[in-house]
Amino acid sequence: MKFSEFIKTEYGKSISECTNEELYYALLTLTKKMASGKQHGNSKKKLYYISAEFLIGKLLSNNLINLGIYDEVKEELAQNGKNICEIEEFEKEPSLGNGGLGRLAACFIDSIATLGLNGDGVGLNYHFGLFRQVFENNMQTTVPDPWLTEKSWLTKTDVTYDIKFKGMTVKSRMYDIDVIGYNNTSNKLHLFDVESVDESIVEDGINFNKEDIKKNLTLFLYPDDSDEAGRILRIYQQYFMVSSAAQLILDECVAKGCNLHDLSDYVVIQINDTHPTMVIPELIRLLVERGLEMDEAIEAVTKSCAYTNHTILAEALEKWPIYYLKKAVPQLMPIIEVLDDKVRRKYHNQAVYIIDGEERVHMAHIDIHYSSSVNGVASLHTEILKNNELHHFYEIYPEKFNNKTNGITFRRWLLHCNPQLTELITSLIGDGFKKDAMQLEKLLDYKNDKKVLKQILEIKSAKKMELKKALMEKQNVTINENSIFDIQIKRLHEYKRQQLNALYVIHKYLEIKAGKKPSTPITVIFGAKAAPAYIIAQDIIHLILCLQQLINNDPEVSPYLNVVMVENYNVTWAEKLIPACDISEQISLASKEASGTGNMKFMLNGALTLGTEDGANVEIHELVGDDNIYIFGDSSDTVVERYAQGSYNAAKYYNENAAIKEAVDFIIGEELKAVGDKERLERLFNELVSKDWFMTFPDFDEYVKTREQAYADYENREEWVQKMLVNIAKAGYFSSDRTIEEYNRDIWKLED
Ligand code: 26Q
Repeated sequence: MKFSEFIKTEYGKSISECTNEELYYALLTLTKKMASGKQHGNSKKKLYYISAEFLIGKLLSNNLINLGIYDEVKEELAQNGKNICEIEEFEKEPSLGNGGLGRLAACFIDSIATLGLNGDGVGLNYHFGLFRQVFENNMQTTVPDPWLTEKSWLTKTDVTYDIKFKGMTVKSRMYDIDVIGYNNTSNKLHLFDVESVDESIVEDGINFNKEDIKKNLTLFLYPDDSDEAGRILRIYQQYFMVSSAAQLILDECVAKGCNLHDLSDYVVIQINDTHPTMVIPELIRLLVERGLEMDEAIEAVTKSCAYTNHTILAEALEKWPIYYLKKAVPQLMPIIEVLDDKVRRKYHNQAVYIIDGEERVHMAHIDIHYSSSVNGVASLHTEILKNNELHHFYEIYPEKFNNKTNGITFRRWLLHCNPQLTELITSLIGDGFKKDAMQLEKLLDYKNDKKVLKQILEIKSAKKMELKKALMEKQNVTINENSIFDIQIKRLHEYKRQQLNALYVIHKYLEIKAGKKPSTPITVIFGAKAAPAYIIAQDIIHLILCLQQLINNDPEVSPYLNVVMVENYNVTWAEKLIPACDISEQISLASKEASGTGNMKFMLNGALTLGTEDGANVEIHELVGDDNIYIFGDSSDTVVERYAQGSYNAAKYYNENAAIKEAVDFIIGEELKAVGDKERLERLFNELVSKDWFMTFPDFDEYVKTREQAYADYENREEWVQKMLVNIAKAGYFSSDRTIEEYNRDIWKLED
């Protein structure tokens, strides 16, 4: 049915008579209707991808693209004087994730549906998601970000479960979002909510009574876990999510004739990091309740579960005090004790015990012992897990360990966010690449085609203009569309080293002040949220915002260098920033970034990577070759060795390297103090000089040199655009369709 006919029958109006808001809701209704006709046939075995985060972004355009009606609808709207981009503005982006892990889950459910696999996502329906970031006085402040509207992509179902906590039972209800495959069937994202949730208890920013579980359980994603009440609330959330999931899973498989002994013939559960780990003891508990022997239950669950690790930062690995678990979910402790006891009888190595000497439960250890697959998210990451972080487990279970290099959905990160580039590619190599991303390699045939190269540059310029316009409209800042766009967008974390980028900016500022001007102006763009309790991360945001104010208002420098930090960086911003980027900053300390996925999105859109040999950068480097990437910094081996020796001395670098000293001293110099907060700037200065835990100083010189080389190469537009083309052509490997095919081939083994 044509959209105009649909509008006529549903609303009795024509397109031109509708407001943009009415059109948005009409398109939402149409999309949901079309998706319901594409439900998956429900084959015997089903995947449940359980994740505490699904960073899905806005859905309208992507759903229209996946239904194959985007162009048609856009055209019909245009004929009636309506612009689809303005209609999209009415959609609120749900911020149900922090960053990479949540966005990965969103890309994965898109690819699972696109490949026609029987698999649903399971998570939580946070009412406010992650906070909205607002800048005030060059600092981050946080406010709630409601996204739920009366009519939305969510559909209320009549599926409800009782979830038992110590001393109380709460009711969970399932809400569904359609996950529409590209030209294929559709699956579901199931988001569970508490029936008794109460938004009115939120006051004064993002504060609320952390004890009132029945009312607060699904209000926020990762409520501030700096205090004990916050950490225990996290356990309530996790158990609520997995107990709902476990009951749903058992109901669905029993309905298909499963006798529970054969659970793994019907069910495979992918555990996205340790956040859903309690699904293991919970399923075992439920199976025993339904009559299985403990050992049978353990075996059935172990066969059905698979675990993905996303981090090697020790502090990010969840270890919950037994005392917390007893307070919230005492029914799980006897099961966890049995699981631990079995480990202790078999393996005489404390490093692999589930319960440690300090009465804490190591969630990852439950996953590894009681799953049949353990995977890392990029080659280097998986090697580090096997050889270092999880070496003791690798010795016990070498057959469980495998790598699944992350990927991204090209529907959102190319077709939707860069229709101009999509059209050019299609005109050159046809549209086979939309289903088989490796076909992008055919673009290499055009490496010397002057006309094509010129078109690629024109598209980049057009995307830069679009970004300029968006920054003007949303943040009232002006940027120079003829400058080099150098972009770092990701959660704020010391290991990702936004502070290293900031030190470069200071260095460059001082150079320009001293009269050394860049040939092409440079715009350095940041986007990042910092956890409210992460003080140093807040300080780094403060430094960047102070630099933005100082530099952009300095008439001597601002014609050559600008700094912009986008406010409330999210998926929607990413869709505008990535296509406009020239240089993609991927500068984590080697060994610390498990994979990164932004790096892949930038490459696909023709940005060149400036990065360390970390995470998936290593694989990008191998694919594009030395000439098409800018690599610097100490290797992961060097870094691991330096930590092991405990020999790193930041002060020594500071005292012996004049360029480092000059840039670091600037943080507490008069210029910044005039626009910033003395305490914050001094704290950051001290942190760097006395600790620099993520080793920015050893990499500083090479970073500056490599970045200068990239800027110098940018001057040669003919050669630069060839590098862009190679990056686009080689990005096919990073399609999440490839990643999901590998998960299915090696782990899930679903029929398609
Ligand atoms: C844990 C305990 C208490 C509170 C919060 C958390 C917590 C929350 C979120 C721990 C980790 C996360 C998110 C991790 C994450 O996003 N990891 C990223 O995953 C991506 C997808 O695999 C990788 O590409 C990134 O390298 C990795 O950092």
